[in-house]
Amino acid sequence: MRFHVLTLFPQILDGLNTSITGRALDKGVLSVNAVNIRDFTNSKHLKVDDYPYGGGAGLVMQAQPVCDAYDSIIESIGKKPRVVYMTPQGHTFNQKMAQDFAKEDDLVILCGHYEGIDERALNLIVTDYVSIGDYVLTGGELPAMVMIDAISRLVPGVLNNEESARTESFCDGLLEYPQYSRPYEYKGMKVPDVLLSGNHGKVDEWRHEQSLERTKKIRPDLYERYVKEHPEEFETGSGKNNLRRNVDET
Ligand code: 6GU
Repeated sequence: MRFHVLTLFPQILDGLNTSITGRALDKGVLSVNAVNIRDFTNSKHLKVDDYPYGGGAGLVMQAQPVCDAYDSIIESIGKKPRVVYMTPQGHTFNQKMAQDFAKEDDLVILCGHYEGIDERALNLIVTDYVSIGDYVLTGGELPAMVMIDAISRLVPGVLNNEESARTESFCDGLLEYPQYSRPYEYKGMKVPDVLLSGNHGKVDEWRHEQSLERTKKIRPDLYERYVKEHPEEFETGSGKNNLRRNVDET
């Protein structure tokens, strides 16, 4: 998958050159093409922003450099991909959106700064308005990196088998269970014995109970959804699933 990021601060995107995304970039499964909007200004002084019509604080990124930078991408790839504008005024990013964007071969991500971008440029090029949560950041680059990371790990070939397998067991909408590694005892705290039992069935059951308990406590919204989507697991009466129900209601 190819990401094309329109930005005034292309060097911020260098942060993606490490860890799992860095490995995928090296392999060629992913590419991140950071396009500097300033390179496209028609202004003698390389200006890309100006005062807002109607007054008010801050500066607005002008339409011309943004649209010309966008046109250069369209010309180089020969098609018109989706264009995501990172903005607190957008739809809140979630895993479902990540899955949807991961289907694209090319994705353009537009990062704003200052008090935003001239509305006419947005109307001309943007297809999707996305926020990463209810707080305000100084620019769209960190949100773009968050989105690129979340989308990338869904692209075939980015995660190895072990990493993918781990993912699959958590995409059931529950929070992760606790993990332990050596030593067996640390500052007086021991690893739960079930994890040393060698009984994989018991280990899986314990982990699932831990996930349910955690989700119920920390994210009751996710827990309610999980219960609705897995009614058989919470049925009353006899049956082996009763055990889970009892544990989860303690
Ligand atoms: Cl996408 N941009 C900015 N500037 N702030 C944000 C955001 C995006 N998402 C949450 N806060």
